[in-house]
Amino acid sequence: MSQQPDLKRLKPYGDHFEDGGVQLSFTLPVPYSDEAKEAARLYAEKMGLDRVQVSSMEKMGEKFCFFVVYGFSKLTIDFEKVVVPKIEIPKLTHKEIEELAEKKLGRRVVVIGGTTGSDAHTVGIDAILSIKGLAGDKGLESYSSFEVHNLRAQVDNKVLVEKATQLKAEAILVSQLVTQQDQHLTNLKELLKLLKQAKSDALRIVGGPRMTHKIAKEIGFDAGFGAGTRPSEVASFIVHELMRRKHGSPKKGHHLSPSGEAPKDRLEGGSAGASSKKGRSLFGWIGGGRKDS
Ligand code: B12
Repeated sequence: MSQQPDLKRLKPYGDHFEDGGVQLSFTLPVPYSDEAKEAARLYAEKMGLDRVQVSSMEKMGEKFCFFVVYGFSKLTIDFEKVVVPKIEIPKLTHKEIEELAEKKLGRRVVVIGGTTGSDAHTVGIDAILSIKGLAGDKGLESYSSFEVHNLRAQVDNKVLVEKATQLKAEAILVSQLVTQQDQHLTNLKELLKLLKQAKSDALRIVGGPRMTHKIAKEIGFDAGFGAGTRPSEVASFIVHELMRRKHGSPKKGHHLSPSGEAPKDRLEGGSAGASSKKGRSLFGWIGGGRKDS
């Protein structure tokens, strides 16, 4: 019979079920030597690991050493108490988004985006905005419901806010890939400050491989999208959020619970899940379930 994990006291699976076995890697700024290896082992022990083995030590230039260590942790986590904020809206098809935007918003939505601060990584924001999109999921430029302005790389926050104000943008999309020393957080907070000064009520959306919806909400953004985000997920979010602002939330019961396991037909902060007809028809805004106010 297969073993069942104790979800109240969840532990990693290393060599055996619930033995707490973990592997981690790190670099020490000392030359390759026996002392460096022992220092790595002791350091992992200090982190609380038992029976530590240094399974790999590699020279990184003359002054650094890279380690992979293996050990066993006594720590447990209560899996039932783990809560991850998710974007709770149905994933719609290209056609459905267009239909919804036309019927319920009745206007083209001006969207502006780019990578800001010193960040020069444009592939991610281009995948979301440009017509080519990602993996067959076309970008926002392919929708007649959106007027897209892609400012591309290293956009100054001030310029972004000025342009957004001038164009009356309803959604601002920022990409951040460089997260070293939390420079993305500093940059994003500065952007929010400028948007507040400009009294902008545009949707604030941020994305990048190390971004989550939780982090984005904590900083003050409306949504955060991570690795593997599809443009249609972002388009769905923009249209739904603007509709929510215009018409209020959908009827009670049309949203599933925000806590607990996310249904597969909902967006999960940028990670892809399957769309289902059942989930979509449950939603008040589709199929005439909600009347315009
Ligand atoms: C290509 C690349 C570059 C190219 C960029 C070319 C270009 N025009 O974009 C070049 C060579 C220029 C480059 C330079 C640098 N890079 Co670089 N680069 C990468 C690399 C290999 C791939 C990034 C990429 O294109 N991914 C593909 C796209 C499709 O995926 P994505 O960006 O994650 O986007 C998806 C989602 O995240 C999301 N998304 C992203 N943005 C947004 C925005 C919104 C609004 C939404 C809704 C969603 C969304 O949707 C996208 C589609 O699914 C990454 C490593 C990696 N695997 O991520 C390093 C990486 C990002 N680079 C890194 C670094 C350090 C640098 C340099 C500082 C290196 C140096 N010392 O010079 C410079 C920085 C230059 C600068 N000023 O920014 C580090 C960043 C580390 C960190 N966490 O801070 C990484 C992680 C590499 C590493 N492991 O060290 N880089």
